[in-house]
Amino acid sequence: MSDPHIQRQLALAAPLSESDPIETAEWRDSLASLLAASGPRRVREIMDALAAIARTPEIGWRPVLGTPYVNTIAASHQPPFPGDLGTEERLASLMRWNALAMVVRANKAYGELGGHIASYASAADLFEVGFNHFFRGGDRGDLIFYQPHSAPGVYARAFLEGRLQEEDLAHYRQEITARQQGVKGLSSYPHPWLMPDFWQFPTGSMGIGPISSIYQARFMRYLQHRGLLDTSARRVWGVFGDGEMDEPESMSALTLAAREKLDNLIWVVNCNLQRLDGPVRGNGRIIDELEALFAGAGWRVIKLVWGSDWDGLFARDSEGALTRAFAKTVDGQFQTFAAKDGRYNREHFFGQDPALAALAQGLTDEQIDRLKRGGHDLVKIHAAYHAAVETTGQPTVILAQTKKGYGMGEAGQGRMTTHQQKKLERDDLIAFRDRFDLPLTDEQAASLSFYRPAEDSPEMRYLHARRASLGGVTPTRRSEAPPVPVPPLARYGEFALQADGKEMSTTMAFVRMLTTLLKDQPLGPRVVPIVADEARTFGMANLFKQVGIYSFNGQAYEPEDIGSVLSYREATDGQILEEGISEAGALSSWTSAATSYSVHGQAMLPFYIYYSMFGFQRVGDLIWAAADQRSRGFLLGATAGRTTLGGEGLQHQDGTSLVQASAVPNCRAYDPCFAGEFAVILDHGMRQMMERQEDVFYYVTLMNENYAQPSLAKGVEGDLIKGLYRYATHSPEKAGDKCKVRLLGSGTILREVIAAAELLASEWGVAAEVWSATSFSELARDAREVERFNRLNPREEARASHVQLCLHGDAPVIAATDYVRAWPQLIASYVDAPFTALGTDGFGRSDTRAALRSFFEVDRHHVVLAALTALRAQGHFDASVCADAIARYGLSAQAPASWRA
Ligand SMILES: Cc1ncc(C[n+]2csc(CCOP(=O)(O)OP(=O)(O)O)c2C)c(N)n1
Repeated sequence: MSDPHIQRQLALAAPLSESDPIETAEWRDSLASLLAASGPRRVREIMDALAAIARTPEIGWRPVLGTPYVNTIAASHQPPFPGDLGTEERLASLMRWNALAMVVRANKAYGELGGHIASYASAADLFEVGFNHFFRGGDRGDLIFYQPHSAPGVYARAFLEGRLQEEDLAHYRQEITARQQGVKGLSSYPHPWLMPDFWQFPTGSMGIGPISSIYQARFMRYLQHRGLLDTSARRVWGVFGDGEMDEPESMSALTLAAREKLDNLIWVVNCNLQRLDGPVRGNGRIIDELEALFAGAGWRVIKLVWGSDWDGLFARDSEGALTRAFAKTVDGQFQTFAAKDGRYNREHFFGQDPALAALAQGLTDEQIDRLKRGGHDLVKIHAAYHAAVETTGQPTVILAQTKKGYGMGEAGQGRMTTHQQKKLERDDLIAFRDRFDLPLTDEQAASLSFYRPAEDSPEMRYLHARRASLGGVTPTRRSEAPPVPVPPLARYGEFALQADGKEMSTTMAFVRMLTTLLKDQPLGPRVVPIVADEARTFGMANLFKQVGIYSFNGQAYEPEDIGSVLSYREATDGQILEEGISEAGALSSWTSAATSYSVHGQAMLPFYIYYSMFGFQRVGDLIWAAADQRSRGFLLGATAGRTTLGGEGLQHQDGTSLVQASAVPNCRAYDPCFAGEFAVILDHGMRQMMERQEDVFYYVTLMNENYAQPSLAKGVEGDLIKGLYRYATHSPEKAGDKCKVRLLGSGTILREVIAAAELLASEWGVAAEVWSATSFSELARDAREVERFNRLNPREEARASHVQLCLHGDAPVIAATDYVRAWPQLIASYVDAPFTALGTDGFGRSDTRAALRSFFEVDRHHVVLAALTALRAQGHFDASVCADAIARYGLSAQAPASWRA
């Protein structure tokens, strides 16, 4: 007969309230006997066999995804704790103290700095077990995503490790002042941009960390399967908040992680049951909800709900009173229990029923108060992490129940307002000192002294030894990788430079260049083409066969088009990342490849091509995070502009990406009209990122409109990269150029501008220079810097910006683009001459390109009218000339402005 303990557990798991309790008991007993005789593996086999029958349509059984509100790993299955518990607890207490002192000090000095105590208070033990036993450091170490509001805890650890000094901690959230004083400023959240040798991954915006961690884990498999790098020893860990799980990005790639069997990925969800305003699921249980969700998505779920001191209570609970009580308790109530003392918990939790009260009888109020939740128990946490790293074939999530503001006592633990708590009074600080038994005098506690034990103390020796055994400290970030040589432009771009009037779209030109680059050695293998189900749209189907689509398990089917040269080929070593309809996923993949130089010491060159409207507008925050982590690569906004995608209408036509791109400091944004211009930008960008290793990335627009591509004039490359070069000058047959305009155009609208210049010369006797404005944002960046230099260096010789050098004089400037006017207006204040911007402000709509350009008033005729109007203001013409132009071109003053209906 089986062990009575197991018998009882099974009895509790399956209460006998059904129609035939005796029969149920017989089945249950047989299972218990099987368990005793043959062990759990055999029980699982039998259950699988029975489940297969039970799931047939006749029976229609569906397993319940949830399990009782108890730990997944039974106490009897815990591995022995391999560390020195006492030392680790003391270390954890020191981390808590220094983190708290850092935040409270900063806010005492400057109330405006902000900061958080309660999140790390809840996560400290989850972090510490990772640091002492699991998180591998060094160049080939683990990739760790830290819950952002717990950053002070990570700084506190780096302080004990000797990587940060007191002065650094004293400059938490004061990066500017710190630098002026020659110390490190500690950024509010993990920011590689601000702390480039420390943080690897920015997590401050909720949801970005979770999705990024999945795609980083997936990208490691990609590198492995393509034979580029052995990543098999590295894991990705992510510690996230339970509130954060509500973000769509957090959830959107769960099935991908399971489908691709990412057992190199472990998430720890810090379920302190609270978010900023209040409980995450006041009227439910977030752990149960997440359990069902993750299990349904195919993850291994490990619930880490209760600490070791509950083990004895469970063992004595012969009636299952605890499990029953938990099943009735919602998170809002658990939060109240966390906020209240032992006496309250005795009365209101254990007092609910006589069996529970009996369990609590041997406990003092103090002991009840100290009953730990699973996420605060180093031994239980270790058991959960241990099980996670042993898991094969699927990712693991650990749902760790904690208390928000753990240990902050009256001042914060479980309080509704605890998230933003950043000030503690003298008594609270002394109580905290007592609670965690910190070696501080009253005065040291009250004055928020940082505490680092002596280097030869057992704690410090232990801390260093643990990190040494795990490969070194973490987090650390490296900035460089061996450069990758870029082939000469002529080798892949000659056809575009010398296009000689051939018709093609810039998208076609890009695909042709990419196809050649993929064959280059050594650059080709580093290229990562990424699409979100639009490869055919952009004419990239040829690449399916040429380089294959990455698939972790190859191709298990015969593709319908197997005989075709464009056959849909999936392969384990496939090079294209085909992300399906997930721009967030594709962008996360792009970021993984774009940060590979830093994360893996192996530079990769990603090209993510997408409908431009679904880029900055759709996943702008992911792009911002990519910028923060110093990504290097190309984003290609295809079918760009409000009018090039004629028929698609309002939701597809992009008139704003370039403006958004211009606000990202390390993004180089270009809107080339011609294939040759694109080729020069590509060459420049690749050299800057792959050879010179500068932390910039490129956003370049591509168009699907076929037109005659001119050869690129010699010598314009430098100006083209600066954002403006003179393309042509059209002079009237007779008369001098007293009446002159400068026309600037970018993207497809440059062609309208060229046509307008011809009209101005031939029909209105106006000389017109045509300038190709490849990048208004680059021009503005340069002009801003020059303006600032001149302002701050009054005794130096004044400098001139590229805009000023190109556009000096007072001939009017007309700038027309396929984007909102704000894009060309970026340079307006740096131009001395009258400046008119034409653009596509308003909602897009469907029609032919010509109709749209007329509607938005960016076509050649409107450019001519704008030029004549500017000249009229200078006294070159009178009103009748403008009226003539309006009549000649059939322009309507009555047409509704495009931003109205
Ligand atoms: C995208 C985004 N939205 C909102 C915030 C503001 N915010 C910061 S923390 C937080 C609550 C976090 O709750 P949870 O994830 O449960 O973590 P906890 O701090 O409770 O451990 C909110 C709303 C943010 N940082 N990012």
